Amino acid sequence: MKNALESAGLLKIYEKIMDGERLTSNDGMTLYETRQLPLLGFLADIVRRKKNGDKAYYIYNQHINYSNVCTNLCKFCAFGREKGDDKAYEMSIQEVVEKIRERMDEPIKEVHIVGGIHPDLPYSYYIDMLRAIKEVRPEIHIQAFTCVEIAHIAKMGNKTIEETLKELTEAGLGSIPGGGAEVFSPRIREKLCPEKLPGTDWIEIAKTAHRMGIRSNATMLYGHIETVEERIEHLCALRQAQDETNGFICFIPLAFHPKNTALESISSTSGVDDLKNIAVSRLMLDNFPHIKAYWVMLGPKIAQIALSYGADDMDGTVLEEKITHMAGAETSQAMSNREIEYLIRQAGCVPVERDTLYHELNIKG
Ligand code: V47
Repeated sequence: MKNALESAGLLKIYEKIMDGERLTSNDGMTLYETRQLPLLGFLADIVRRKKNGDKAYYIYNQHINYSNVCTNLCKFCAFGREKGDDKAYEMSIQEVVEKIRERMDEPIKEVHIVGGIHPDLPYSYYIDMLRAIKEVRPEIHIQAFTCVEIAHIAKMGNKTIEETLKELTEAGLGSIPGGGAEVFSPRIREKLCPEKLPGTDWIEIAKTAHRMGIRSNATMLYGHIETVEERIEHLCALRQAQDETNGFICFIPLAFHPKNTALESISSTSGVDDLKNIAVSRLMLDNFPHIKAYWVMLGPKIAQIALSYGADDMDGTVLEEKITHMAGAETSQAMSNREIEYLIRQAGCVPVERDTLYHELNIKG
């Protein structure tokens, strides 16, 4: 194996990994540039096993996208609509609650809620939504509102980020999902999402939440016009923030789906690039406990293989996802626990049902 690593120019990185030494941006570039995909998987699997053994996690969860009305209209997004568009929608609090009620007989552990940047839903809408969900299903963990939405909700309420997070938490917010990070590079944001919260602000909001004891996830949207350098910068910025607060739970590389977006001429991501992003993030984000292979975007087969390339989590049942499906995802709308467990077992891992904060609920050894 050492010979193979040596001839691929990966031996020094292997030695660093074995010594627990942090990888540099240059190492990250070398990893992205290698053509030896299996060796990259071998390296990422060492770290994955050190952190999570042979466990692979999943959660029984439900997604609710409360509105697609959005003032940002990012070029990579097929979900957002201008107010007044005939495909625009917004759910009333009663409709959100109805979505929860519809699945009261299922052992759902988490509801994942995100929506567009709506120009006029009031501050109280977000607070009331959380309260209403908790009233009908108090035991459920609500993972809601990306850092981009938190900034917007605060603005609508004329409040600071701290006040907003405090009031959202009192109303039932459990943790913050990782969306809206995209690629932090100002060049990318200027070109693809000039209206969106800058990357530096996204990180500040995540860190503020962490300091208040609220955990969050992080993502990176790859496979559009970003360079490999910009991916590495994004990962290093997250690693730096995690050194400061240790509040991130999980990192999710998101594979760009071009259909129905302004970037439709760009090809979909390749299997090789999908696995590289999983592996490089596992290796660069040495302080993140978990790397998620989001099957909705990767497809179940690549997500399963990703479990040998550094990922230790497959997300979950993901009932009723809209953002990727509007952009042409051909995956189904949900997977059962049994299907997920089958994929995990076939990958040689032990399926572990978890809650949002990775407490182990059921080890299916
Ligand atoms: O912020 C938008 C991305 C994100 C497209 O925290 C697209 O556990 C691909 O963040 N192709 C929302 N991606 C989804 C998200 C997420 C998903 C699953 C789990 C978690 C978590 C977070 O989806 C957006 C944006 O980055 N996105 N359009 C597209 N066409």
